[in-house]
Amino acid sequence: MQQLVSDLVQGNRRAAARLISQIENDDPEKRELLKDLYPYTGNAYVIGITGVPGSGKSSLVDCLLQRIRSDGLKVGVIGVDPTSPFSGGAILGDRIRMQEHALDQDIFIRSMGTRGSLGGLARATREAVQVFDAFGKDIVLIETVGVGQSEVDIAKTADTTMVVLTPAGGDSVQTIKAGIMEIADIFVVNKSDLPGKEKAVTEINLMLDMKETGGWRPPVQSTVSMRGEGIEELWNSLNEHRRYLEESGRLQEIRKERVRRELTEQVEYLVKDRIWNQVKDQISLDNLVENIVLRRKDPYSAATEVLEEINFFGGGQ
Ligand SMILES: Nc1nc2c(ncn2[C@@H]2O[C@H](COP(=O)(O)OP(=O)(O)OP(=O)(O)O)[C@@H](O)[C@H]2O)c(=O)[nH]1
Ligand SMILES: [Mg+2]
Repeated sequence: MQQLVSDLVQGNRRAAARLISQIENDDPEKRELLKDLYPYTGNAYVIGITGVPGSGKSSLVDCLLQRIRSDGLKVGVIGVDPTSPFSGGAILGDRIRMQEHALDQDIFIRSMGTRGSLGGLARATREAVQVFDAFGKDIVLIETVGVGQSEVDIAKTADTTMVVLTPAGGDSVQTIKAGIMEIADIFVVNKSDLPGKEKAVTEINLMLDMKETGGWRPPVQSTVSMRGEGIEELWNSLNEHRRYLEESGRLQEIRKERVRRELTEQVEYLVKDRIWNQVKDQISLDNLVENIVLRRKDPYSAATEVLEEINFFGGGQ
């Protein structure tokens, strides 16, 4: 096993930080490292927190951190900002209370920006969770900004996803339109000190009434994260959802589904990598592109030709 991984497993913070940077930078060494740390994963429970910008996700994370620590659990936070190329301290680390938490040895906080593509960000988040997991965290909180496809992808990494709304400005209706509804296991109406709280809660409940919710109907929790109100109830809901997943066998199912996706992704990655390396060495695509542009060739037969050229279909073809 590589030194960096054995340092991580023993709880070395610097090893964790370095590994996450390597993941973020898509370092070529990354795969080997992830391979080595995989046997140490599978213990962390992952909670996703998403919702409209400024709804109070970070302040909720802050409150939850305190609550989780008071149970003696070790916790990690990953702040994911699909709209920002910055990482390190970007969305969480600059918050003063977060910095206080950062002094607690059993809390580990890390932000991640896009760097590469959005799809890459979902993968990087998943890999970062594995690092936190092997690092010994019992709970990993993932905060994502915004309500779009990237959040939906990132939510697939979480065991429980909470969607944060506020009473203001018809947030709830907008969010539902964006298709976030399906990923919510728990709705949080934060900033419940502001007017319109009841209306927001009712709207969400009405919407849930019209949906087939299956074995779990997402509860709607009101919180005032600024004052720590409703956090105990929220923590209870999170634990209830976890219990529901565990007892119904759903947790195993969703984790199996996640592994299947990961496996598929890895196979596709290896195949693609191999093919493009060969193509790069053997073929100049410029000519083909030129011919396709001039309509002398079509992209469909050209693709087959490329693969034939590198003998992808084997000698018998
Ligand atoms: N009135 C009120 N304001 C709050 C509450 N919680 C947070 N805020 C304020 O809302 C603003 C945004 O809070 P954050 O916790 O940074 O929200 P966020 O969702 O993490 O924001 P982004 O990460 O930028 O999307 C801050 O100015 C907070 O002080 C609350 O319960 N009530
Ligand atoms: Mg935030």
